[in-house]
Amino acid sequence: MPAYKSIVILTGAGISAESGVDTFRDKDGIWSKVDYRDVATPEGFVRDAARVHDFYNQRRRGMKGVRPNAAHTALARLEREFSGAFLLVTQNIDDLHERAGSASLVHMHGELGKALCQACEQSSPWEKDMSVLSQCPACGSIGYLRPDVVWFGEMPYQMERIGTALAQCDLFVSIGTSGNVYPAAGFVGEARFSGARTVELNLEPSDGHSSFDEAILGKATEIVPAFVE
Ligand code: BJW
Repeated sequence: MPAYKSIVILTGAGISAESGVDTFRDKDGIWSKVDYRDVATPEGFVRDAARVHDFYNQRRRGMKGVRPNAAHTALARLEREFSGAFLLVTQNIDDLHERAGSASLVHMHGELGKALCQACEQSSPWEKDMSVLSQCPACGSIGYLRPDVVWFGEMPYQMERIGTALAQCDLFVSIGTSGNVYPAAGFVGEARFSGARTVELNLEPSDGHSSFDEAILGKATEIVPAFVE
């Protein structure tokens, strides 16, 4: 990518699909099986914390068997070889980007491998199952832990850092996201406003496809390595 000085990449569930991680809004996706209001809102957690813990415990256990794929690896290689400014923003709560070697990375919707304490507000690494009786490793309180993920109605992480990068980028690439969820779905507009070239890499045209300069359609493991070459 020698022509560019500053790149922002946004990824969504589609980049991890071929690693065996479920997407949300595809035909057999997560939201076809569970109601997001029950498991991905603060109100759902207040209503039935045990159910929400069960949902994320299952997904955390599922992560143990999955591996980064060629698309994750290609983005890590791009970051290593690119000499300008680079920021990878993922909506995914899996850790496949870091396991592939990405370092300049923002998990804007949080991380499945972390617990957030609602008593002391500390985030701590968390690998095992979580329950309403789990103890915070930071302050020792019992009964205040939740998965450190961003639910509907909550503020995504590091928005200021992302906004600064979008205001400076000259290439914005969106990979494997349906463009349904804000504020991520609005990043293409911010990048366009900055004068960046905007490219979508996805299995099918996303909701916001008309906002992109260019679309490359196909499987992430094929089109991402080809784009990065
Ligand atoms: C492949 C493939 C393959 C498949 N290869 N591709 C207007 C402005 C601002 C906010 C709002 C607004 N209108 C409404 C809102 C509120 C709300 C929202 O967006 N609601 C919409 C439903 C309308 N947003 C929020 O509440 C957010 N917070 C917020 O807005 O705070 C205020 C604020 C405003 C302005 C600035 C700053 C702050 C929080 C949203 C939190 C979302 N949380 C979840 C759950 C996280 C934890 C968990 O994982 O359980 O995040 S919901 C879920 O959706 C998850 C995902 O990260 C997110 C996006 O999904 P994604 O990644 O796009 O997956 P899919 O399944 O939708 O798409 C996959 C795509 O891949 C498809 O297109 C496939 O074709 C493709 N694909 N296989 C390539 N092999």
